[in-house]
Amino acid sequence: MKRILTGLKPTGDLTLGNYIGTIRQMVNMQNDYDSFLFVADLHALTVYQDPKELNERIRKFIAMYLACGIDPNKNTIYIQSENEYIGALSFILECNTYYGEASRMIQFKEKSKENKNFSVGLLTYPVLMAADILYCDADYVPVGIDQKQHVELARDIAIRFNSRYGETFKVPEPLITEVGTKIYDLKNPTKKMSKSEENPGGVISLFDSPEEVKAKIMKSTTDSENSVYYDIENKPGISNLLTIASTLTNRTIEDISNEYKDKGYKEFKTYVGEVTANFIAKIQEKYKKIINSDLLDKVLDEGIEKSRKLAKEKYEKMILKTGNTRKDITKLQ
Ligand code: LTN
Repeated sequence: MKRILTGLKPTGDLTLGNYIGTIRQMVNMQNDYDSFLFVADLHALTVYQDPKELNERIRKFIAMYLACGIDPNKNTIYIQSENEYIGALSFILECNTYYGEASRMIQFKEKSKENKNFSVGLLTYPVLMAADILYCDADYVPVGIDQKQHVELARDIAIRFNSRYGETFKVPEPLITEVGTKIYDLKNPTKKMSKSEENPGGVISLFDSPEEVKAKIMKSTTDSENSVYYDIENKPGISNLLTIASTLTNRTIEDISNEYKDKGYKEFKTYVGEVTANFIAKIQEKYKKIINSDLLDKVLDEGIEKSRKLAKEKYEKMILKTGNTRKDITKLQ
């Protein structure tokens, strides 16, 4: 069975965009792949996080994964920082990454511009991500388009390490979220819906109340045409709402736009608000049962055990190949 792996960084509440773009995709693939899903809590530290808030958020993320239908019997679910080998692997990979490569990453360029006092971790962020992916020989990495460059860097690092030291890593492939499953900010519908967005009006959190969800959708930015149809270029707001409604109801975009074409935006938004609020209410009901249950620790204990075992094996293989070991390496090819 091929292995897929992805992680989400706990820097804000999980959003509807995370659900539709990542979690749902993992749920759809979990029967056919050996699936790894983790919380990238070390990645969150590249910018300062309040420890208490981060701690709570990590647990909430795991509970939300399960509430959204991630099956713990079919997934290896864990918290990245509990696997100490990942950081160890990461340093060796950093030594096989050029400064030029890391500093050319678009996300690094953008984030280092935003704040002049950025941490070194912001630069090495994608190398840690490579460690996340390479330690377990993931075949595919489902990510949004903004993370594609990082997965490509992980490929380059794997290829370079393999050619310097001999076959060590599987070369992973990014699996870019299908067209139409990227969700945009409701207030600014050409920008991705992001959990770290300052203005929460455009972002639906999976923790919003049904009333908040409906209100945000009613106030979402659209256009002045008042006709409902899909056109991502000229009608990004309406197209985004169509995508949301379509994924949450399993109706086609065509079916929904035919029904609402001439009914006006108010009626259409009321419909999208209803289906979204119902969906979120259902997830929250499951979430409430999970967040304080013993299931969470059981799942995490099992997940980290499996993850650590694989990472330990990979780490030992790496230090054998690089010569950092007491074992006799003269027999290595
Ligand atoms: N950088 C990613 C989170 C992430 C990740 C990974 C995704 C960290 N490690 C490994 C896929 C594979 C993000 O911000 N979404």
